[in-house]
Amino acid sequence: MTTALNRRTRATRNRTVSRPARSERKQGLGSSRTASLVVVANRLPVHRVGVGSNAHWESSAGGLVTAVAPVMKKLPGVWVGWSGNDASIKPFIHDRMRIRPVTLGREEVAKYYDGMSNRTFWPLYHDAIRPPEFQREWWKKYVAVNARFAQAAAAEAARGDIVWVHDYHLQLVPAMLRERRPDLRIGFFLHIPFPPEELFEWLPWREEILKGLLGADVIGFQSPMAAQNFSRLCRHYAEAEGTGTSLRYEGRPIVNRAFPISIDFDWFDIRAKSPAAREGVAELRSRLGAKRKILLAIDRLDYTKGVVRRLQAVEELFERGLAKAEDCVFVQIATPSREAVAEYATLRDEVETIVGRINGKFSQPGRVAVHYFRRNLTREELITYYAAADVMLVTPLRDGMNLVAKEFVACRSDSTGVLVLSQFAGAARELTRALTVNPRDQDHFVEALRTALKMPREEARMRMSMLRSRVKRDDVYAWCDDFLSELRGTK
Ligand code: GDG
Repeated sequence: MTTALNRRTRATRNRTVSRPARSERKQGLGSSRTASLVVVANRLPVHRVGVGSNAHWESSAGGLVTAVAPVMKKLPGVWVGWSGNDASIKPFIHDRMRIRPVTLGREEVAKYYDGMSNRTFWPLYHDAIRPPEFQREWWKKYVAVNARFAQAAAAEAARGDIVWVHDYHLQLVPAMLRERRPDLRIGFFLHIPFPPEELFEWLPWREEILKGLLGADVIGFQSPMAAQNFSRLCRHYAEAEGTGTSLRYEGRPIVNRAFPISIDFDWFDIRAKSPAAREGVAELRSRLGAKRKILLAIDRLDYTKGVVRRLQAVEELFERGLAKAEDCVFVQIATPSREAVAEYATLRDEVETIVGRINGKFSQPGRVAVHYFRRNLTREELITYYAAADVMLVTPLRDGMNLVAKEFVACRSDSTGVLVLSQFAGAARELTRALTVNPRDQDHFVEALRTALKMPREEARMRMSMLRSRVKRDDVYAWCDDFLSELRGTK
């Protein structure tokens, strides 16, 4: 086992090595024998844009893709996933990655994806913030689609390869794959929280899910609490034995522990420091009002992200005169998400009503109190916002990790800016120098915003430089090294 100290020493020793180069070495690129990596995830890391002769594949946004795609580009490997529509597409190469599309029909998308994944598992695993629904028809399609992914992964993997299955859409794949291909090393990583017993027990198919996951050799979670929840449930419902971090099931050892995901720190850092980004920041600041403080939030428009509570806190900030539109602006970037699910349409209406209400009360000519963008931005535009903001609000009601918080930190090379972070984001375990809030406690929330706006420059600098060291050290390459060396058994 590599100790935390060893990991730190290694990170320090390699500081002069650019992250991709270090990762390439560690993954064995360039050596005579490199086992391929087969990534299996609901979505491909690409999507189709344009029509006719202009049609082409572009890299997609989103937590999983952002985290895994940079590593995949350095390894020989395959990404198995759904292309996002019902067209049958042959495997192809994109940006040095082999892409193996899985085709889903309309009914499968409605039941496996919109239903079982997004209306059962997503809310159940996020503290049941919305009531999860349990429908047998959805479950049947979930089983069938998981079997299709397992079959595609089995067809792509050569003997001795390693397969890394991702997320709540594919929890049955590890056991289905093991049944077909016992020669493979199988890893599973859950990007979202894993709930405590009293919630997980609601699931009519709880044993099937636990046994599906137990097909893996390594099961990764975002937090130790999630790993412990899983372990307890496996002892109770699947006759597994063991502790919070290692189990025995059907005679096999299984590692189940926390691997907190991260970002490509250097990628953000370099771009945020570039002359183009600096120019973009100056222009944005002058358009928003050069002397105004900028409060910023960036989320997928999802009820777990706490957008409504956050707007209510901002509204109170203006209401109580703690901020005025002439010297303060709140920018909410909300990326459209899962619009086929009714709860998301309702959320959008609610958010737009509150934004309208705040602007109606507090905006002044030429000084809008809340700028709300419900659209996808380019990563360059995101970096401009991260680098321009004075205060970043990352205040989900529950979140596996939250990469936005880490991206903000990586974009602050001059160590300015204050991060206000929910205690219910996985990131709060690492980013302890942020201002932590309970987003349901409005008094506390408003107070934290006030503190953030008034924080002395020196204190902000000290906090931000500590946050930056942490994210720089524990970046996405360290995450990947950690998971893959555990999976290869080389730890
Ligand atoms: C899940 C878990 C976990 C956002 N808007 C745009 C855009 N983004 C990018 C951000 C960031 C990613 O999407 C969002 O990542 P999060 O971590 O915040 O959230 P989820 O999508 O819910 O991801 C989460 C994550 O998986 C990884 O394990 O952290 O807890 O829920 O990278 O920058 N990117 C672009 N345009 C946008 O408008 N290009």
